[in-house]
Amino acid sequence: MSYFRKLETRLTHLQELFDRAERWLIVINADPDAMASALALKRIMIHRVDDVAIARVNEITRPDNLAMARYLRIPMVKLTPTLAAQFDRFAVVDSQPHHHPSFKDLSFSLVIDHHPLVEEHPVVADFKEIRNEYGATSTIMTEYLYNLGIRPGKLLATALQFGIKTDTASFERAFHDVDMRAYRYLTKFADHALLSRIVRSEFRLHWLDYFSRAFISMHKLGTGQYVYVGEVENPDILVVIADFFMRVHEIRWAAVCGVYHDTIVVILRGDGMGRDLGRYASLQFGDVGSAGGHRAMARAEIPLTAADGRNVEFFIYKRLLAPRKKMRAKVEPKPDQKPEPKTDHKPDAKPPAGSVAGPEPAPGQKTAPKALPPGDRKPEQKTPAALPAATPAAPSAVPSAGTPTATSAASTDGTSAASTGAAPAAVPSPVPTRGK
Ligand SMILES: [Mn+2]
Repeated sequence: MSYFRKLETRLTHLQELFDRAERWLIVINADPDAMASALALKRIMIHRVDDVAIARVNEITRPDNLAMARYLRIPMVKLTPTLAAQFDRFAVVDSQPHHHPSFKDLSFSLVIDHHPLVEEHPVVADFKEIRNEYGATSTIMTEYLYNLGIRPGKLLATALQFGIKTDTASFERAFHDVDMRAYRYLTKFADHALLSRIVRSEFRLHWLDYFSRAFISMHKLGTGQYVYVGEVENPDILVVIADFFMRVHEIRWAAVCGVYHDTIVVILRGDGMGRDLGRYASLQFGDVGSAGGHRAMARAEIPLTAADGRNVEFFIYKRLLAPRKKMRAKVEPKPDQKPEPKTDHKPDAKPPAGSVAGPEPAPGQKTAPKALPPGDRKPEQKTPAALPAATPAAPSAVPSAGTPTATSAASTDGTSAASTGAAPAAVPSPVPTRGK
């Protein structure tokens, strides 16, 4: 049985493209799938062209991606006009020319990708292989290596496995049979110890300071936790911490808050089965900032001025606790009656275009051009749940009903679960959120 489809004419076409007199540059938006695919393409080209190099358009910051580049010795340089000028031909893998502004100035002869084609941006190249049904470009590259009779070396096979593993979220996301076949095939050549060393590079030493701050500012919110980190040098750390809390058995959702320059950033992560966090975020914060997202991942950004000098930790805490008053429709206003309370707050409004609110990629990971599925916003939920008229000036002024005072809130065993009325427990949904 053959592992993969036969590529006969595609192969001929590909090989005809290479000329021993030409220098090729493979350009990527570096993430594991892109780095592995570039390494594979370089392996395919190496004896067929004059020279081949890999250039990335982004900085790599995620520790696992750094570990991959380091342990698998992926030779990469930053793309610059000076560098580009030294090459005759350009290839892009795991992206299409319109996916990144830095790709725009180059004319690509070869494009291999698995993101969907979009009508406004047709891909024009001498050779293109775009297979949207595949979970990873690494799978396509594995097929090419196999068809060309190239046995991947240890480092290349490990890179391709990590590419497939990352893009399919270890096969928890949508994938194609061939992704699994490629993964299994690569197992014969890969180094498992190296792979797990990369997979386990999840954190960086200087992040631990933020974790220690997070651990002392945890506030229970029903089945979730509110965590305050304080000032951060980069809001991505809040995502890392929120994801970490989702690995704790007792925690079903987490809201992690920090201050980045003049903005309060709240990252929400959930198991996708409980409350709709996108809706919760826009209900609790939509009136003071941009807020939204999907059932399992959401984000709010609030100007620091909205806190009006109050303690940010408790300003956000009270917002998270604030009950949504009057579920819609209990009172249908009669025509001659003004609905009340009047509020200009639109809970289901989308964050402004270009706003960073909404599910965001993990730090250092490029924005997947594959769109996330639309959130579970339901149009009928348009009646705004009014927020409390004003947030009390000081934490101690909060009514006692389950709401902590400044001092009790500082303890982590807040009895405030009652106030999970803040958002209704959403109906569990069997549909997992695809992060891609
Ligand atoms: Mn990919």
